[in-house]
Amino acid sequence: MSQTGEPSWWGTKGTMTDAVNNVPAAPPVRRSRDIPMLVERARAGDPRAVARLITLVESGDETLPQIAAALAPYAGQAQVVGLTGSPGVGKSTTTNELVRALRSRGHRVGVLAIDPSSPFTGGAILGDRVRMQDHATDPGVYIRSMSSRGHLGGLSAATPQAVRVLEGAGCDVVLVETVGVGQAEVEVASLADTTLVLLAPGMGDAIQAVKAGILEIADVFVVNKADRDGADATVRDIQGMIALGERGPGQWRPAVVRAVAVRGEGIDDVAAAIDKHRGWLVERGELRRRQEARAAAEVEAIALGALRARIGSLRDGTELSTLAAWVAAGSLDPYAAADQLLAQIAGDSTGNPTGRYERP
Ligand SMILES: Nc1nc2c(ncn2[C@@H]2O[C@H](COP(=O)(O)OP(=O)(O)OP(=O)(O)O)[C@@H](O)[C@H]2O)c(=O)[nH]1
Ligand SMILES: [Mg+2]
Repeated sequence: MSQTGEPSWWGTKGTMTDAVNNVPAAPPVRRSRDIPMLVERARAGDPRAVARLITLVESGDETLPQIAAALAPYAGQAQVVGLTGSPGVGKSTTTNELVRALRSRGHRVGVLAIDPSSPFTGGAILGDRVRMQDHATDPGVYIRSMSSRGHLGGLSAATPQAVRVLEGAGCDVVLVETVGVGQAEVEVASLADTTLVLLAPGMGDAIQAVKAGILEIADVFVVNKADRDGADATVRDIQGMIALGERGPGQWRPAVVRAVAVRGEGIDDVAAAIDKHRGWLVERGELRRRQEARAAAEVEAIALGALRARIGSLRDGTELSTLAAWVAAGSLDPYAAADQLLAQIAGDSTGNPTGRYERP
């Protein structure tokens, strides 16, 4: 993070002036809310514009609807790969190596490292900064840490928009790293096309995986730190659990891959497993289905947020207090009152109380 608090793409920080050549300095991006300009620059690959847009998204800026509208045409252009697993299992190291593998194939890559514990800073997690340093000077890689704390919808609220920003900036692949605590890993699965769950020997991970419902979300299991004792047992455990899982014909059977990320070993196998899953998604029409499910969750979260805000604003107004007085006096039941409130809000916001939607 720079001294001003504005996050910067690691290593791709540029200076803004070009006064030497008498070229007028480009308008500043740092504090800008000029969304068309920012999107145009992000499209052209300007890392500062990408950073700025993600900051606006992350902070829930009032320009969010405008940003979303400007980025809508680029939806679904990147392959979104989620990586999750216990703290310290090797997610950042694996991400770093995957970036290398993807770059060697000529892909533009975006990385979002979601930190569910730290408050919103727009800053980077120090450990990740060190582990992903390899790509600091590569203009084909955008790396950004985000905090999910402070967002009502957690990870699900801001991350899809940040992914859109990276898609808009021309990333072919977006890797999303989330620490597997609480709800986070399930959420990462809901926003990724392919979800990698990392395990390490001797962490009791395999058993925990089942408890936490990880088995259902994993498309690929990576047994990392395979240089340590117990890797074989971990692979066996997880394969045993996969064998027990019920699967219809043609359904995806999670792949299990070993890796020693710290030495770059097994990363090609991980990349191959991702490709294979991608092929299956496309072949089965599952990719579109996942994208639509993701869009549904996104729209729902936005609508609920708007509804909550609207009801909040009614709380002090006469509409709710009138209904409340009737309910308190026993002349109206609370469900009927809630129906009236919703009908009122729907009529207000659409100007179209018939309940029909407008097609774009
Ligand atoms: N022995 C061994 N150590 C590894 C391997 N991969 C990663 N490590 C080490 O494990 C530690 C944690 O790695 P990270 O990549 O930061 O793990 P992480 O899952 O991103 O951690 P958090 O983001 O803090 O949850 C580091 O010291 C790595 O060097 C591996 O394959 N073998
Ligand atoms: Mg990490």
